[in-house]
Amino acid sequence: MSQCQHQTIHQKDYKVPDYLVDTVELTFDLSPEDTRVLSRLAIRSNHDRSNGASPLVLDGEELTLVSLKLDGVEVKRDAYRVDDASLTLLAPPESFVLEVETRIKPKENSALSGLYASGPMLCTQCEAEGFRRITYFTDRPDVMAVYTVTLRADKASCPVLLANGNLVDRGDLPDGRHFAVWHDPFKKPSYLFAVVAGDLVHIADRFTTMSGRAVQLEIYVEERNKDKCEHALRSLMRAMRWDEEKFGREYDLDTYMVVAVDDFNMGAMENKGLNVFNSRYVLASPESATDDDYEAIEEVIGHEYFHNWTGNRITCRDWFQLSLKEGLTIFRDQEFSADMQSRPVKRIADVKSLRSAQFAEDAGPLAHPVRPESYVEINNFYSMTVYHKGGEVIRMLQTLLGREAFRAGMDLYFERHDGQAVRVDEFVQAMADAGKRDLSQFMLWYDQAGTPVLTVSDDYRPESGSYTLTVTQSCPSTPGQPEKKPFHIPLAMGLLDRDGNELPLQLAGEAAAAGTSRVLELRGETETFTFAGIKERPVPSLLRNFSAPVKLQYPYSDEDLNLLMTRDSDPFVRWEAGQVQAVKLIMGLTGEIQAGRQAQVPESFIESFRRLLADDSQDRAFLAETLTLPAESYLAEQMAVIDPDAIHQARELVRSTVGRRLWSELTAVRAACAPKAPYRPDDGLAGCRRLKNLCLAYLMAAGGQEAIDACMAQYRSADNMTDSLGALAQLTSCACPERDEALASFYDCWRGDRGVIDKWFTHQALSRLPDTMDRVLALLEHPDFDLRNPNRVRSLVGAFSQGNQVRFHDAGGRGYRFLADQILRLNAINPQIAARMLTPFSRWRRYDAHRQELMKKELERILAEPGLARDVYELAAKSL
Ligand code: B3K
Ligand code: ZN
Repeated sequence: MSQCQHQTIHQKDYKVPDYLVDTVELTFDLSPEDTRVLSRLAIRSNHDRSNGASPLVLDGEELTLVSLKLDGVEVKRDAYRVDDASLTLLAPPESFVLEVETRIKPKENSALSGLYASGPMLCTQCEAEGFRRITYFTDRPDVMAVYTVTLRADKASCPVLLANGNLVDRGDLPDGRHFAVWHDPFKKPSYLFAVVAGDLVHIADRFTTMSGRAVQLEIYVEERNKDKCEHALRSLMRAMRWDEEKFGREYDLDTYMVVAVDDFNMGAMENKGLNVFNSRYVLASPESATDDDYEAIEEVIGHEYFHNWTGNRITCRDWFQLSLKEGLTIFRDQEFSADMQSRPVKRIADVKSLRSAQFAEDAGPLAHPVRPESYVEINNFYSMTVYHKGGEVIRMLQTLLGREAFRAGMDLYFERHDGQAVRVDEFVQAMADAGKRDLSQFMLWYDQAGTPVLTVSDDYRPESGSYTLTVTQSCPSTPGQPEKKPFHIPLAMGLLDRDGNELPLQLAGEAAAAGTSRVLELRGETETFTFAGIKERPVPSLLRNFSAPVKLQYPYSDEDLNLLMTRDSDPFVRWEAGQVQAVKLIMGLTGEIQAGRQAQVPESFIESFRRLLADDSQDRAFLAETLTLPAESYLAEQMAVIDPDAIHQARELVRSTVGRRLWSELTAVRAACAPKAPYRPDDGLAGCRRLKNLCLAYLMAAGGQEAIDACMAQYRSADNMTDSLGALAQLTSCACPERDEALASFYDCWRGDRGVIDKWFTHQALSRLPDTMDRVLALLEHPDFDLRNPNRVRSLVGAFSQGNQVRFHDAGGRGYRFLADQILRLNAINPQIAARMLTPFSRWRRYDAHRQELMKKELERILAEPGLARDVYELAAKSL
């Protein structure tokens, strides 16, 4: 297909469907080589037919049409057309039953969209547009139907047959085959359809909902993984209870099934009653999963469960509204995790990932609004912006309305729109009505791309005791949006006196102070807020809890930052004050290094680390966050022209100086955090382990055999993956014989466990050693490397190009050539994964002329490839 045939779809062109489908009856004769699909659709017209019938266009890709009947009669060849993307009935009647028989080849489906084979099973992925790879259909989310599905397969190789809804019949068939019939009483869009068939086992439990209904919960896996599902099952039960308690939402079917699949394009999929999961978000055991893995499983299990109300019961009218379900559900899963773990630490982690990945997206050629205006391939818009900035937009609504009104808005949204496919506008309207607020300006968060910058200045008048904050907002141009209107921004803040006391906040004109923390609302380009009764010049504590996804500029002195860091009541501000200092320091050192001058870490910085390490009153996980230096990717964002080598050297200089100068303090904290009992993932000591491993990282940065010995000792004695990986991760960046020894023993111990071997690939790809590129090239040839498995691709190609800034951006350009080569190979196998790998190239303009030239050349090479998939074409073309 020539590339100019890749069409752009625009939001403004939305039209209601000409035909609706009320019921779908599907019969599958399953086999990996050749599956037959019979579809029986009850269709009715949804348009004005006074000028005749509109054609009915059904989407379909990679299908072989076998037969087509309308109301039981074979459709004549001149009454329909078929091409490689659709089947068109030229003039169908007002209402009718259409029967379509097609054949598909699951085993040849390496794109992992539609029906495909993964290990011993067949499974589906339909979001966004995979259903059309199973059968002909109006494959758009505003066509919602009731589905009945019959599955037939060989009983010995395929004992388990699952689909959405409730099992209504099952039995044996001749020739060793069997069948199962599933009925889903809830109307749903085709993207929520799912089928799984294979040789699986399951673990189960029962959940009693708040109204007393019993729900059967089942987690399906391959036999060898049966003892790794407990945590997922418990997480599911916690999520179900949490949604009842926090949002009053109850589960609605009799069964809830989760299936773990090894080959999966993303994290998981919320299909009604039958979630399909990437096995990395289901399987966990203490020996093989880290604390982070446990947390991630709980979060993703929660996320997919919460979709049942925010996504499934109320779905999107069209794909431009994707954030209606994704932003909202991200917000819900973040709140769930915050309630299950430490709220401040969770918030910090979310802000970190938003700022390094979403802010970068917003600042580059692929910037798009939370609700995009157009797309070529919708799968490219399952982005940090739609998901995570979308989540922040929901959080801002909660901040503006207050928790109570926000909850009332959620209730109103469910009440008004249950069973419908709606737009973001309907959601925001429910919030506006419940909160009695005008949110029309707030809608700009959905339609304007780019990260706003808040520039704050202040003025203190001792004679009148008044303190004025002046806040100016601006937003850089983004593709297609040169000018921006001001946003409606909640700015949470407080004021501290020089002793760190929080001051009562009384705005001029107000009768009394309203607490010591409040939300200022910014609407105009410049806003001023004057506080009365302030006895000395205060230090402003701004953007508490990161109340808006913006960049904040205020000329804090080191003294101000120290005060905020030690005294502010808001944990996010305390953490951020430390980060701002660290950014300042590392950027300063970067400049020195670039200028060829001797760079040195100031004593004051070492002293503040020393104080932090001595303070055992703090939560360990929070302390670990405070002691973690900003990531190289975040530091890069702060530079006009990114210099990956100088950033890396500067950051390493700080790390090694801290390691050397605070050796005994780090050793002591590490010892204090040493395990006192055998590991349990829920022992409440994950924060301790994180801090301990961070200390080890600093010791290793200092260098020397003693640190290596400590690492090896921890590696050998660890009874859990967090600690063994904590040691291995450090050894992989150390040019010592112990490195190869540990890597070899780790491989020998874990060969055969896909999830752990992924980690083995990842940590080698993340190594800071100069020979990493060669090692990565060698790993490409490793018998366990497989370009058809998305997790493996992410673990090697993704980790190296997106997580190893200094080695990937090597000025020789080998990293770039390597990535382009892999993208071109992936293009032919799995376009969605190929497109995901393009991200680093989209940032090429941020580098020096030499690197720009090299990256551009690779992008051009990719674009010149004949047969480039839509996914890859769109991102490569927009990046250039
Ligand atoms: N809704 C799915 C994502 C589907 C991605 C399609 N390319 C998982 C989730 O967000 O819950
Ligand atoms: Zn989601």
